[in-house]
Parts: sequence; C-alpha cells; structure tokens
Amino acid sequence: MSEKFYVTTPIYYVNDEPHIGHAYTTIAADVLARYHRLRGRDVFFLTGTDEHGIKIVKAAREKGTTPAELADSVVVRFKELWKLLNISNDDFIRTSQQRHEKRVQEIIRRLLQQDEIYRGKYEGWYDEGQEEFVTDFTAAQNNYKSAISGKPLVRYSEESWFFRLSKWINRLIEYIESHERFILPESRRNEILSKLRQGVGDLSISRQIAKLDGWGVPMPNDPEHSVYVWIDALSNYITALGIPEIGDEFDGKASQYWPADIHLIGKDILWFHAVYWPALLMALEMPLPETIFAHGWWTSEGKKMSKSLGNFISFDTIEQICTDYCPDAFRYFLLREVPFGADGDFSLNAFKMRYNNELANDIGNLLSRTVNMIGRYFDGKIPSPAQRELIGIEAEFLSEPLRKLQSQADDMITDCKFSDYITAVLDLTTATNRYIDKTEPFKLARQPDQQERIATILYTCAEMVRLALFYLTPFMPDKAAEGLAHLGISQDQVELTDEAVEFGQIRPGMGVSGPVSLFPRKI
Ligand code: ME8
Repeated sequence: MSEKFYVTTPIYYVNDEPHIGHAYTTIAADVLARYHRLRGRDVFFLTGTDEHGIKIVKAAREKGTTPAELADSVVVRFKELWKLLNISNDDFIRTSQQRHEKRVQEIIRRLLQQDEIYRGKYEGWYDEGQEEFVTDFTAAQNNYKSAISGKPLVRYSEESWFFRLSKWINRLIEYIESHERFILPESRRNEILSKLRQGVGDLSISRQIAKLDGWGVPMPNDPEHSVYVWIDALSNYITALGIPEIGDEFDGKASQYWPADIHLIGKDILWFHAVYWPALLMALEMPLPETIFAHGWWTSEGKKMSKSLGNFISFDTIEQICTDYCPDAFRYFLLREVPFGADGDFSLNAFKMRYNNELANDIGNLLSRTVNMIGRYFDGKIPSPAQRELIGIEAEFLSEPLRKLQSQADDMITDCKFSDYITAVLDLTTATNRYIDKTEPFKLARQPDQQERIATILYTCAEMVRLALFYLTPFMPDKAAEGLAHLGISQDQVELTDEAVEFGQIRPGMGVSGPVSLFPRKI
C-alpha cells in the first residue's frame, strides 16, 4: 500500500461569493495534492462549505431567501470557481449534508457520554462575522468591534451547553511544545502558545436554534439548541471520512486517511484549529493532525480588500484575470509572489511583471527555443546525445540547480515553501537559457563537424525543459501538459518519482512539435 496523504482546506462560508482568499488556500491545497499524487502517494483532498451559523442566517434574511437556498446557490459558485482553477479535490463536503449532520450529533453524543459537556449560561460578546466568542478584555480593547470586520460585537446572554475545554489546555500546551510541526509557521505557533498560557475557559458549544431560524445541527440531547457552528464546521475533517463510524456508509476512508497530514487555513482562523479542534480530538481520544499551516492575508493594490474601495478580488475579477492570462498563471502568481505564511499584496502590475519575466521570458522562451532548434537542426526529432549524463560544460551550468530541485523539492513542499520551490525551478530554466547563450548551438549549426555537439546541447535542453515542466505540473497542470505535449510527452507520463526526475529519461528519436508560445507576452 502506498503512503497516504490527506490535505484539507477550510470549509467556506456560503454567505457570499467566493474570493481570492478562498482561492488561495484551495490552490495551495491543490498543489500539495497534485505533488503527492505525482510522487505516487494515495492522496485524499477535501474541501467544502460551512453552511450553518448566524452569519449565513443573517445573510439569507438580508437577501430575502432561506439559508438552504442561499447555500445551494453559493455552492454552485464555489464549484464553478474550483473548476475554472482546475482544483482536483476528491470530495466536497457541505455541512448541511446528512452524512455530516448525523456524525456531528454522534460526536456530541460521545462527548456527553464522557462527561465532556455540561449545561451553563453564556454571557458575553460575540463576533457574528467570525462566529467567535470574544473575551471582555479583547472586546474592550477593540472598542467592542470585530478585529477582523470592524463590525460591532453583539452581546449574548443565553443558556448554553459547554465543552470542558479548560481541562485540556495543559495537555495541549505540552503537545504543541513537543511537536514542532504541529502549528506552522513557527511565529504563529508561538502566538498560540503564549495565548494558551494566559489561560482558557470552557467553550460554549450550542446556540438556541430558534434564533437561527431553525438552521443548524440540533444537539442530540436538547433539540432546542443547535451545535455551535465552529464545532459543526471543524468536525468536517473527520465526518467526510466517515468518522464516527455509524450506519453502513463507512467505506474504510477513516482508517486509511486520518489523521490529516495538513490542514491549510488562513491566519484568522488558527485559534479554532489549533485549540478547539485538537482539544475536541483529545476528548474523543483520536489522533491529532500532523500539521496546521496558517497562511497570511492578501491586500489588493496596496489596500485592505473591500467592496466599497473597488479593489475586492471577487470571483468575477479572478475570472477576468484567467481570461486575460490563463488560470495557471493565476495559480502560479498566488504561490509565487509571497512566501506562504506571510501577508502579500495582489497588484495587476506585479502580476504582469511575473508573467512576462518568469513565465514568458524564462520558461516559455526556453521551451520555444528548444523546440525550434530541434525542429530546424534535427528534423523535429530529439537528437541522440554523446552521453546521457551531465559532464563538462553541461555539468558546470546545470548540475547544481538540478540537484537542488531533486534533493529539496520534497522538503520545500512539506514546509509549504511554494515560492522557494518555484525559485528552484526558475534557477534551472534560467541556467539552461544561459547555457544555450554560452554554447551557441545556432552558430555551431553552420559547422558540419559539430553535429554531435549540437545533439548533446539540444538533448540537454529538452531534458531540462522536461524536468522544469514536470516540477511545475502541480502548480500549472494545464500549461505544463501543453508544454510537454510539444516535447512528445503525454500527461499520463508525468510523475515526480526519483527515477522520473533523473537526467537522461527523455528518449532520442521522439518527435517534438512547434512553434510553441506557452505564455504569450503581454504588453
Ligand atoms: O472562516 N487573504 O470561512 P470563510 C487571504 N467557515 N485569505 C483570506 C482573505 C484574504 N484577504 N480573506 C479571507 C471560515 N481569507 C470558516 C472556516 S473551517 C473548519 C471553517 C481566508 O469563508 C481566511 O483566512 O470566512 C479563511 O482561511 C478562508 O479565507 C475562509 O474564510
């Protein structure tokens, strides 16, 4: 049985259309999933939608519809966006699905049985946009407004069920301290630890269902209450696998894929994932995920994204960019522009610069030169090199960037260092372009006794383009496939196994086709 890899995105609220934030996490998860598949692993990639809670109920009221109808319509938009962006998720979970709801109830039942839940009264502040309880101290600090949306906090005072969160905090601190990769990046891990050390109370985990227009998962012991939306939502990571195992739907995914290898999330929802979720899993006596990685936030054209400022990168904006350029360029840019984990700015100018400088002038140009020269000097057939290894000038230019990719790609992917990974690929293509400039095969072509030399040079170039496109496949699946097709390689031949990324795999005699302009320059 091959090694497994289970990756998740947050499940997204359906109060509004998807935007760049949703696309960002989902593209990153897709790159991880595709990379691991190409490494031969058994991958499960989950995304979906978070459909309960006051945020959705209020959005539905404002739009004059029901939460269920609103969810149905927004889910279509998410699925359309994932299709446009070539997202290869294996499942799409909706928290309104029966398979999810009955398992959430089972989770609550188990927690009740273990005396992890008790009845009490919640009195305090609530951020309805974030669906988050806010301590009196933090509420006062932020002038009783949401730290995220700036909207006023709401005072809640109601009977509620509580999860004994405080009881797990010491154990959680120990766990985080002894598992360096549990929360990444490290700076976020430190933030969580210091906040945990200040002490954490129990967690209200139910809402009166009447206040939610009846929309939610009823508490199995008290149908007047629904399960707090974050408990409902976090559970998706296991309910999608058929955990807890109830009914006859269970198909073995639970034992195959849990614990998750990585939960990708945005920095604003780290506390829920790094505190509530592991404490719940501990109470359920289940293993914890390997890594929770919190990425940064995008601003747009230098400012916080907002609909009123007109700089909001909505579905429509993304669609326009994908039409003007291509979906793969959008995928590429998001993971290239800033280190994953840091905040970044999206600007159309920066987008065009990267597109022209890196995709058109470097990668695209290398492919086009290589295919053209093989067409001209070898009748469109990959020539036979003097040797199928890197020695002499070939080694001087290319061994190091190639070895770096071969030896570090896995680690860079494990650490979500997407931008560094792309840099490493660009180092290879840039070095190959320089190698062509240095060896000047177009000049050697005029000398009849240099046939073997040119053959070696162009074979080497074809191999380097092949390798660059293999490595780029998780980021730009369509464009890489299109480029490789010009080298006579079909999509199903692409893999990132140790053997496939060795130099010398491309077969002499194979036909190339050109001309090719993979990334036409943009003015
Ligand atoms: O939080 N840049 O859903 P959501 C980058 N349902 N990321 C951004 C962003 C920006 N400008 N704006 C938002 C939820 N995000 C819950 C999750 S999981 C069990 C439940 C990111 O639709 C944000 O950080 O509000 C978050 O990870 C994601 O978009 C989804 O947000």
